[in-house]
Amino acid sequence: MIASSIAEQKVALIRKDFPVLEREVHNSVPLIYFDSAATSQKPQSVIDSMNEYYRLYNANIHRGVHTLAEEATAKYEEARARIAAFIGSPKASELVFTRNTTESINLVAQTWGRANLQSGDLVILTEMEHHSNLVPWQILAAEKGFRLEFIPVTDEGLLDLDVYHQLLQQNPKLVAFTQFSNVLGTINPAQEMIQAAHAAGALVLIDGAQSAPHIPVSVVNLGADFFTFSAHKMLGPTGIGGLWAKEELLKAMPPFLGGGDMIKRVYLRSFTANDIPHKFEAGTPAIAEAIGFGAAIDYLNSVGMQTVESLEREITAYAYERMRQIKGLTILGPAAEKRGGVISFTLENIHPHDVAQILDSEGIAVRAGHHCAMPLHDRFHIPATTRASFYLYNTTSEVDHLVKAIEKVKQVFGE
Ligand code: C6P
Repeated sequence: MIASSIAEQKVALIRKDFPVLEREVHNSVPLIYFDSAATSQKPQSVIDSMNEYYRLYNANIHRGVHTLAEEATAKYEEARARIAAFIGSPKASELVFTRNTTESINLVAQTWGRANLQSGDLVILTEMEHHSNLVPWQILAAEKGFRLEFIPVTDEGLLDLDVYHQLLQQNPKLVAFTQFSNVLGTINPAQEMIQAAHAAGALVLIDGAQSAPHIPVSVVNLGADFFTFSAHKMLGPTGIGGLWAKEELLKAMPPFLGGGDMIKRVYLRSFTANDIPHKFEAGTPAIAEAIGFGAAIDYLNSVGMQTVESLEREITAYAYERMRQIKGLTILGPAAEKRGGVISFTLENIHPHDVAQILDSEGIAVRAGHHCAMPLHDRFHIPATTRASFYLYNTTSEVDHLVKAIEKVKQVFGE
């Protein structure tokens, strides 16, 4: 009880940093934002950091010698160093800025994958992957002729690790999986799975789009080879994300896009590539966004990722327990202890889009649909779900509103 009230006080303070949370929708209904798995809200400090770049030192980076260019370059590279440290990278140069998780995975497929995967090879994925960790491998497999196999998802919403261990006996070249499912909320035993993959001689790519924002991550403790994430899901701006990879891999990988900044020397018919990470950052990058990403990391560090995780555990456990008691409501995925702050559900005889629309009229923002995980929905024989996803700024009283609003949805549909 005491612990909970301390958490409530903490969340009340955190909420003051997010201007959008003061908003009302539909004239006078207070906003309840339960769609952070799609994109999180941004604290004032992130918004200010980007405005400051445009107001005071807007310039291109790595190119000019003038004061503004040097300031912008320093801020961009300082942001890289702080973000790299946040995910436990020993070196800033192991972090490549990309547009998002999707681009990070495509980069690995098109550079490391193109150079290392061939006909007869095996890549292991899972049935719970987001499309961005399926389609890049499907595109390359169609061209190169390697095989894709999938770790099945159990009825409980966990990966079937027995099948995984059997698949590992077939000498895969790569295992690529999400650390945290954006639909089921499942947090996969990444460290254990990576160790097993390495023992079988495979490299491992972790989709960290949902883990990096919500749980403490150390790429070194995990033992990952590639780790991908997006700023916009972790209080930062859209348009920027990260690909972390071990130095020796980045050095050996061919470039992704060609153009300015990724080269050392260009001749009419050839070029020499720049050092990492710049080799993978062709053209003028998202400078303001990198600076905003750095500010988002500062914010998360100021709260502490252990605190973020425990606040979310508390609200998820509360929401899971309350929602479980709603008649006709089925929650996908494992028990509250095995999941992060995502609850996808179906309501008997009511389409998820209708649910989301009525919740919106009550000021509650949730997502409805397949959440870019169609094969996972196929696995559960449903076309869509409604998803409530939580972050450090959500409260249990917002969950109470959600529960009331779901009861209202049922009344509207005569259920
Ligand atoms: N999931 C959701 O509402 P991008 O769009 O590149 O920033 O992230 C892609 C991505 C990759 N993996 C996982 C596990 C994800 O959840 C996402 C994004 C959002 O669930 C938007 S579809």
